Amino acid sequence: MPRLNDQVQELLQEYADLINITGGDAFRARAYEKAARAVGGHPEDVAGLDVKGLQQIPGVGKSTAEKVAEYTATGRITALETLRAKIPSGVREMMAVPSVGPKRALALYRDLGIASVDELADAIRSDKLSEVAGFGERSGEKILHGIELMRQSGGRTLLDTATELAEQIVAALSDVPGCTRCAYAGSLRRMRETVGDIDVLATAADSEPLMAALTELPYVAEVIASGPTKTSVLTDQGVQVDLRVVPEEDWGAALVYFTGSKAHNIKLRTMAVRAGLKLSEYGLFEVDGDAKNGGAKGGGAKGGGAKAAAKAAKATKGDGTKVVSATEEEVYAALDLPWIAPPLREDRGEIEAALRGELPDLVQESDLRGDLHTHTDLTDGLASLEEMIDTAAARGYSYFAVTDHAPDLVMQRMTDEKMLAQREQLHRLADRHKKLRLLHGTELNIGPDGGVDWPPEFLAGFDLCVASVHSHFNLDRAAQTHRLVRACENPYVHVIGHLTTRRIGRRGPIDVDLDAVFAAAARTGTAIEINSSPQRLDLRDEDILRAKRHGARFSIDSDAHATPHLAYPRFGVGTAQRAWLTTEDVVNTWTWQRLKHFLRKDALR
Ligand code: DGT
Ligand code: CA
Ligand code: CA
Ligand code: ZN
Repeated sequence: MPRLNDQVQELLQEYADLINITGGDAFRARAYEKAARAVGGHPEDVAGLDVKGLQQIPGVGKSTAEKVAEYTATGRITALETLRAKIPSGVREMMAVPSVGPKRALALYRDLGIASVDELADAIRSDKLSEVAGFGERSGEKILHGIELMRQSGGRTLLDTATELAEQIVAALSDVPGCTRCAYAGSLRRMRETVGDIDVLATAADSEPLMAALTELPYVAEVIASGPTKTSVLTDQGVQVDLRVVPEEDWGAALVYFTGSKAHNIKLRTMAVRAGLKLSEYGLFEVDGDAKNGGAKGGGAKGGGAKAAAKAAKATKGDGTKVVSATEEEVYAALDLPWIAPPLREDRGEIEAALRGELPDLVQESDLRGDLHTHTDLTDGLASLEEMIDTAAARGYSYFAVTDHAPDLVMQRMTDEKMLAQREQLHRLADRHKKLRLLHGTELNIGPDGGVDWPPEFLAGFDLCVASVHSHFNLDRAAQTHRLVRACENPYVHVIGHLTTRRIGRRGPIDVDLDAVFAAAARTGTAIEINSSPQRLDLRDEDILRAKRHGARFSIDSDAHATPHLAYPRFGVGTAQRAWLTTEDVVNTWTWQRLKHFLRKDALR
């Protein structure tokens, strides 16, 4: 059940949309929109506020306050229902499509009776749109593209943008006098592929300076709501940031709560109840009326382990009081659980595994010994071979593959001669970094029938071949599956690059029988790439889990086209962690000796 504030936010936003779509006053609509965000971000529950109290929320005027009060009292807003009756909800959704907007949405509805996003897409495909003035053929295509984008991204922020922003904010807030702890939580800490908003948590005796510091950051464009426990802002990139400040003794419980996921939290809370505890955003509490007083004294029993400390703290406090939970470890220990890594916290069996003592020993970024998919300025990269190699060496890798595009990707103008010249150049650079073994590779193009760019004799000259789909995205499922299975069966193909070809928020995955491809990869000893580019993150976590069940192995690569991209594997590792992968699953954590053996695919030759 969402918080009442969130429900009210949605209703007010809907009201604002309906004002727009029915041709009402745009200023009024904007005022309701602003009020919607203000209520959603208000730290205090609006349920307890009367009209006067509601008007104290910045951005909430008298008429909004009355509507909110009406909602809390009766469960409905009359003015909203009146507007709703005029317009189907699908028309409201059409407004959100890029290049449609309220005016056009209304025109489409009035003139053509189009009442949903699906109907709009159908109308464009059957050329009905041109009947309406102002909709040319090009605008139809644009709208279709907009619909696709909207469906895929849902307004979420990519992992690199969110990480960069969150790190900046945490650094800035950590410098504020009085701040004792600060970190980001939420879906970003769990390394989801995109984030809805950034949740930052801090501890301080006085929250005021931290809240002020957040709202005063130069890249904060708008303060949605600010109060003593929670402040929400929008950055100039349109990313929402929620800051919560809690007392230091609640850090552990608050960090668990705001890291989520919601499903993980719900499971934890059930376990807490069974243990006579209550876990919430406000901390960990003793609720058992029979709680024994006395016993071990001193919540700060440092030597006795987190569990002992938590128990001791619990025992010395009375009924209904807070259990000291200064760390996440203490919270989990109080529930008889080991600490669970955030990327696992999705209620995908992690709590059950923890209870059995079978949590996976997750792969870490520091486990990576090399990168098997990178580009230079010989094709579409920005940096020279030397620059890429120097950056790879600085990352402490022990091997590094350069895999520029093969000739079938025509715009890259690759030739045999250029490829061989690069190989010589690479060999001349072999001693440039003593500890870094250089591998000469290529990124092959998997043709529509599963063939690749070069004949076996030429392929045999490479240390490593990645093979990827770069064309024919619309083949049917059987054909896509066939081409990818054939690529796995190619004895010179070691890694299948960005298997589904999706681009987050821009292009969907190809239609392919993933299980058949995973089985072929496992059978042939072909690694499946976890492409770490934040625009791709391909495979995605759930598909990696599936591939692992087939026994497939993975390569976490940057697909770098510039030196800073060589840092992308942190996102690929996060994705791999969400899929429970260990170093055993990831070939580029292996020593060169072991990887070399894997790359042979001898049985197939
Ligand atoms: P996002 O922002 O959509 O990518 O996903 P999250 O997971 O960051 O979700 P968000 O920002 O709404 O809330 C942050 C965390 O706070 C969430 O992971 C768990 C916790 N949380 C928020 N609302 C609820 C709730 O209603 N119940 C529970 N149990 N936890 C909640
Ligand atoms: Ca969030
Ligand atoms: Ca949030
Ligand atoms: Zn590539």
